[in-house]
Amino acid sequence: MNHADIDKLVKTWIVDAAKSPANPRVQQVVVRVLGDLCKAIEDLDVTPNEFWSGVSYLSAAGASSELGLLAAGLGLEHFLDLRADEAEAKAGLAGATPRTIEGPLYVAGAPESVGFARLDDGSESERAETLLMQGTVFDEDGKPLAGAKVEVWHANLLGNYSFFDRTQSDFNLRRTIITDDQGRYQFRSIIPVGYGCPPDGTTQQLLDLLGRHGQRPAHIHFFISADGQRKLTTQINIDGDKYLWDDFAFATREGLVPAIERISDPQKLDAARLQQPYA
Ligand code: MBD
Ligand code: FE
Repeated sequence: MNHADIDKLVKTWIVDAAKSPANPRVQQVVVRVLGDLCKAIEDLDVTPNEFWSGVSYLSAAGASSELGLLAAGLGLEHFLDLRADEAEAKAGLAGATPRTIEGPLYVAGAPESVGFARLDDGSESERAETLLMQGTVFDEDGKPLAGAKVEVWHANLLGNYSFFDRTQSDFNLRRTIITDDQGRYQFRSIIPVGYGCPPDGTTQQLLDLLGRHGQRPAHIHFFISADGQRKLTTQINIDGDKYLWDDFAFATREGLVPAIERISDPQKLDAARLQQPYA
């Protein structure tokens, strides 16, 4: 069937069959996606077996709550970022810390504190490197923003996230820090290890068929929000990670790989710790 006939046919199923759509936007998107799918089936001569394997695959991915992970691994979530960048550039709003994907592992409601938080529960202290990070939230005029909300979350030494990993304590490696009167936040945690897709999961199953790995470099997630401001969703990556520029979710970006200062000299460590409130 040619593409024009497919478009006509899809219109009879979705548009002509409807009295008046409760949601015209949903109708518009469904008509387009369904038409594109039918054209792909036609052009690629997709067999019924192949079609129903696809349906089974998506059912299994949904049943195991991996559709968000799949969207990351297929690059779709990163594509949304590229579009948001374009919209921002058009509006003359470029120049801030770059955005990058949220991923599927955020949990709302992490414990909140002002200025400083320790993220880790101490259970991995013996094997982990201690991480100290500080920053300032600025508004678009470059003025420090007091009272901004900085939500931080990251994986543990096994690349696992609390809540999804039931062996971790509640909200381990997840905190909300409110910036101080000078717009600053500081936290102490552990340097995380990169995430890998569940090896027996549906996302990795497809990645295997595509000849791709399912690894992310070590990273830390942020939401930055404040009244009257646009919200920033971003991450930083840990420099030196093998997967730094080979992220299965395509989230590493220029400007999101901060220099890490490794402190082993005990005197310098004391000096770093003496900065309030690390002391
Ligand atoms: C992650 O930790 C993550 O950040 C993304 C984007 C996908 C899977 C796991
Ligand atoms: Fe992550």
